[in-house]
Amino acid sequence: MMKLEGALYPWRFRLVLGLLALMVGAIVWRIVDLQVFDQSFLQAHGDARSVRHIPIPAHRGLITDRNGEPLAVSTPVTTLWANGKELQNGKDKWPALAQALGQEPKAFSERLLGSANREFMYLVRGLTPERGQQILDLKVPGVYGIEEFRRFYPAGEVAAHVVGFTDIDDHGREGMELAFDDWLAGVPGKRQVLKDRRGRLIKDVQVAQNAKAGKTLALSIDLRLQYLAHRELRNAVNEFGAKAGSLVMLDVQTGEVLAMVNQPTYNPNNRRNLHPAAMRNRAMIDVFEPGSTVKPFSIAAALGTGRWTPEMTVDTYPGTLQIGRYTIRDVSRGGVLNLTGILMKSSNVGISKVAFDIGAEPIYAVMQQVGLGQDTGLSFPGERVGNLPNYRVWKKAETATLAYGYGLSVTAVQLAHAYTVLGNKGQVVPLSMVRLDRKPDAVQVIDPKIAQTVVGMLQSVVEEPGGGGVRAKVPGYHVGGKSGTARKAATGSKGYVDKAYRSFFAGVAPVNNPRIAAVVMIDEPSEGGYYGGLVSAPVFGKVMAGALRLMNIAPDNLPQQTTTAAVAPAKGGRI
Ligand code: 59J
Repeated sequence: MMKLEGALYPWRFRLVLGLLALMVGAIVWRIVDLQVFDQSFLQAHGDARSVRHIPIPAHRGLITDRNGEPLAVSTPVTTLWANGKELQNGKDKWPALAQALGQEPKAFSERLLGSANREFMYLVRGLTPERGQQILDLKVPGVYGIEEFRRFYPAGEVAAHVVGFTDIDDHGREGMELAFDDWLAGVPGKRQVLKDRRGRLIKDVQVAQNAKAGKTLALSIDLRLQYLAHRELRNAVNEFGAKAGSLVMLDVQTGEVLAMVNQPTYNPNNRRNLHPAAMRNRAMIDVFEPGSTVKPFSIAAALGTGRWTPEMTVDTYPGTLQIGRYTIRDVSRGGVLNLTGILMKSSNVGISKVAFDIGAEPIYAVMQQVGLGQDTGLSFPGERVGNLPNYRVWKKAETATLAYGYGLSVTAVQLAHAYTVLGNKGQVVPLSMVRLDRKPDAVQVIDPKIAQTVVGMLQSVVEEPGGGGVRAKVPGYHVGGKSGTARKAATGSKGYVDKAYRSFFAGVAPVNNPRIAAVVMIDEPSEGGYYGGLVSAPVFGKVMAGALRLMNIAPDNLPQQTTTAAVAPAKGGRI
């Protein structure tokens, strides 16, 4: 029968056999195709559905002062997060978790029940690694830990305005943390992990890319000077019931910011209940009319024209000067004054008469060249440029008022920068908030002899009786400086506020080879006096005294005997 059937349909049998062979061949071909030719393509697609990259945070660079003292430090912390769905599988462990997190168990359970549809929720951020591990050891389903870094600021409120701070994601938010964010941040790495269809972590595979740590940033400030400036400014602001204040110290020869403090300040390590007013780095983001502190630049302009010498005099009697409807007034009467006398008595009338003689342009030129109302180039977050109106628009009264400090607006750091030019023999060096390895290139903008003459006049303001700057004296050193008291301009309307003042002192030391320039600005002193010579000069004197010693700057005003004894070899001794 078989044979018969086979013989009956031989073509059919061969067809089936052939079809079968074809099918086997196709399958084999497909297998080879998948396993050999398409292998990498398919592998990649498969992996893409289960392999994930999670970021490895980069260690943020250290911020230090000019001597390597830490100002901003990143420490590792553990952040705990949870998958809401998975959490529901371990309800029995919730009370223990609540307790470990310091949460009220019932409210906590309700929160977790309500998050059953959330795949990611933060439980707590920034725990110490030990504390984080303790909680992870509870093995609550759905609770995971990630490593992060937290920023700590060892100098706290003393350097807060300069250093700034980062947000919870470690990005710079304020100050140098923001200005140098790219430098400090580094590059996050990648960790390759396997996750299942629901996004649950199955296996840590490998580090795909190591995190690249951020770089260290050495600031120009000296923490010792910063502490000193902070303490003295705070004490004065408290003593005179002032609203605010700023203090800036600069290296005359390098333009480096050695100290920059403001009141009020804040603790960057605890920013809860933070008042915005306390966060302002007023020394750079607030502008004001500098008043009499700019008179030395008007004097430098007068000397620069060749029309004036220090001995030439001006009659300031009777202490007022009428310009159309406008009256220029002196607070103290001076009579006939030479240029030094104009600075010592701070005569608005005197400097106005000089200004009328030389005209607006030379005054504008000096003020502009020393950086008043000009871009500092620091690009500090929120920094203001201020304003120095062009001399072409100065009318007669404006020529006078600008010469004694009104009608222009500057920051405290600009004013201090301007004084470095007087101290640096007429050369401008750019400002720097980071430590420099070598002196930057300087530009001569005031004749060196004129700059030295003006510093000598500023010495008279501090050291001669009736100069108004006696409280800025520093034992062992010659100091030059200028006080100022300026009524505050009314906001929104023209004119000046009654009984609201800014008290200034600005100067350089040591006079014989100036190294430090400083500006003290105290905003609205309300009790015990308000003159710059009374309120700000003592702060200047104290911080300058400390800074000169801390920086090992040789005294230039020691009593003669001590000096001789110190350098002369003892009798019979060897040199
Ligand atoms: C002053 C001004 C305001 C603006 C005046 C201070 C002007 C002026 C219009 C009256 C107190 C006061 C453009 S005073 O800085 O002359 O520092 O130790 O605010 O003059 O014209 O009741 N400084 N200050 N002037 N305005 N406009 C003196 C002086 C200065 C001192 C004291 C006494 C003013 C010696 C100021 C100080 O040199």
